[in-house]
Amino acid sequence: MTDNKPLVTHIFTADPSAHVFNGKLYVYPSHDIKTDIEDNDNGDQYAMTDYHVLSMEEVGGPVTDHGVALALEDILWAGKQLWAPDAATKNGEYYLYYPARNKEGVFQIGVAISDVPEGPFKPEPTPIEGSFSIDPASFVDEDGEAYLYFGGIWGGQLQCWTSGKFDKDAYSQMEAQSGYALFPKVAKLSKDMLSFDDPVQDVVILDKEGQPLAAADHDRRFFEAAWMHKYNGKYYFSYSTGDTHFLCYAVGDNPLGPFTYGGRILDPVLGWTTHHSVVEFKGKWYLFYHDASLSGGKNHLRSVKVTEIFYNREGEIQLTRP
Ligand code: FUB
Repeated sequence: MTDNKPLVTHIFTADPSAHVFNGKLYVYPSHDIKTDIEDNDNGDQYAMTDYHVLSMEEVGGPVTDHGVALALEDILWAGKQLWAPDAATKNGEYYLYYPARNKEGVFQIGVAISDVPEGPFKPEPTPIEGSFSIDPASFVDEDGEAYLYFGGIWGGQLQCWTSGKFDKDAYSQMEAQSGYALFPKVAKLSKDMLSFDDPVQDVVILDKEGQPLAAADHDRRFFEAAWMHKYNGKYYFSYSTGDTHFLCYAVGDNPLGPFTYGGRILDPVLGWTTHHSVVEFKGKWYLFYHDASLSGGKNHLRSVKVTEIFYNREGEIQLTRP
């Protein structure tokens, strides 16, 4: 069953990363909170300070909020803004990947560990070496190899890393003005899931003619909200186009890409941001997403929702209209 009601209404939740662990559906969302900070392109209004994990036995059934799974005050390196997280399991442990600004205001990605999917998670004392920007999405392939996708432009600071080092003067540029769009990033995770094994690579998204998407192509280029899922042996990389508010996907034969643009998954929702995950549960495919309807349209007070999605015979995801 799917409908357009928020999964929970006692807290605001966003950026849902859904996974099936031990036959149960777990959702790892951001926990939106009220703030007096005015909306700005920096994203200062997204001032989140902890994470809650949600779980359910059935889509459409009761949802359990497992309480605080990780709090900002317990993360030694983080200064503020616990943004979109994701979780993975391997080696009998559960790993929560999350972005935060460090004490100097630069976004990096941390990892925290638990022996149960709902947490609480114990954070590593330092961020993942070589990590930067926001919106980590983990993916453990059938062969056991694990990957972390990440990146977000504008407030997510991806545009500051084109030289491989943080360049604060590049911040106000927001993104490339001509040529190819900035690519999201991917790194292979180490066997213990706590560090990057290989150097960070670009996630290349091509158009149907085999050309990388252009910076000016705001209806299709990557902005933030990376997600990876596998369907019929193909790798589906999906993401938000940010300022044009679409959720799109691109398909490839390899988890490291390249990926060819496939189309839209979700039209714009109420609220500036759009962010999602795609998961198979009990033989059906679901899109978890958020909108700001419960708060009457406040961009930083969002709620997670779920809807069933469908593929056609060619493996194309059919567009959902919220
Ligand atoms: O929740 C804060 C930020 O808003 C996320 O990191 C982005 O993906 C957007 O949803």
